[in-house]
Amino acid sequence: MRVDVLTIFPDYLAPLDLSLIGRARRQGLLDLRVHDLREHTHDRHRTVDDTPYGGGAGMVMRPEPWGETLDAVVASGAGVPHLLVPSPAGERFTQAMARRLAGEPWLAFACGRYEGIDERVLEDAADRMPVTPVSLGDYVLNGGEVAVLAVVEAVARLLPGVVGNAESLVEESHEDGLLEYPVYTKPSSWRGRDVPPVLLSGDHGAIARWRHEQRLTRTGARRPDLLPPSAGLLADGLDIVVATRGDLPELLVLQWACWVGEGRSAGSFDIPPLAETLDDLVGSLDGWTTWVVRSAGRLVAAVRGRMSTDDRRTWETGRLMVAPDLAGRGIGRALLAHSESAAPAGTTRYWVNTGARSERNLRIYRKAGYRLQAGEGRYPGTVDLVKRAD
Ligand code: JEK
Repeated sequence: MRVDVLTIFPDYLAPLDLSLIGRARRQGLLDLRVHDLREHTHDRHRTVDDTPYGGGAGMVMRPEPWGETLDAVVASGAGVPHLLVPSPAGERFTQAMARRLAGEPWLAFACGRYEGIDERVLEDAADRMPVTPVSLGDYVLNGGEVAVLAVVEAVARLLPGVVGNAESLVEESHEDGLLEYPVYTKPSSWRGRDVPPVLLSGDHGAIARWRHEQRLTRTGARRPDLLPPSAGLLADGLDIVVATRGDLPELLVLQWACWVGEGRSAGSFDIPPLAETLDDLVGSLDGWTTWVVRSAGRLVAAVRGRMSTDDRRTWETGRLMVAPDLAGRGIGRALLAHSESAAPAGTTRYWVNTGARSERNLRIYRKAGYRLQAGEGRYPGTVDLVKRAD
């Protein structure tokens, strides 16, 4: 890959002679050329900046040295480079962009200083070559050079042969959007701090679980933006509210999603929660009280309850559902308890119904104190469970 850097501070790029990137250059994997913009000035003071038209603080880089330097760079090779322009107003530089850039044959970087480069330089370049303003992040640097060090390092290490250990790169491609786990080496005890014992246990399953847990807790603490918005939802302190008409379209979709698994384990998709329409749900608002839980605006769980129509002492709970990514957090149990707590005085029995082969649901109901009723449940392929209300 060829890389040209245009700057008034060529010495800023000296670190690119070092370490893996330096070796890649010596091996010819990376042809990096740094150009001093002042070599293309024609006045005694080698002027590159001037005051901004329209007023305002600071100075702006004049276009002429840029035009001449870019012309010389373009003339020195075949085709045109992709011009990257570091700028606080650029597109955010990411690993995905690094991967795209690593596939290109020729990159050039225009390092501005002061308040930036006269905009016509970018327009003039864009008539001849692709131009992309890039930003390292939301903080202010004094110029583009530090951004170029970061971008060139991130791109060059993806070039074949630059990073020796192919495995290091393979592991990185398993990007799952979580931060890395913490790493340790010898000695096992240092300044009174021991390496987490699980890492010395030789139990590879336990190590993998511990590392995954570390990644989740770190990501939640340091980069919650990387987790889905509902990731932090816990069963205690759930905001359980009575459903209204406006909740029903989402509720119907969640219900369909949740009962597909039920249909699969029952061996039939001919089951009421999957056959139901929006109108059916609207109808169910009389007779049943439905409760929903939202997290970050998303409807993630629901349940409904009513007094049995043929036995005025039995409280029925149904349509208990939790979005699949939030299963296993006790949200279903909390909703079941919420429905029970809404039963009026005089209730002697709580009743639920589930697929005869829905092991997970059966376990949850049993754990909540429900006992299986003999024989088939209210619907084909289901069982009823009851619990005494005291
Ligand atoms: C290139 C000059 C310095 C400093 C004006 C900007 C809002 C107005 C230019 N992630 C990154 N941060 N900064 C840069 C970067 C900075 C540069 C240049 C890149 C050329 N400067 C400078 C201030 C301003 N303010 C913030 C208020 C403009 C960068 C990258 N990549």
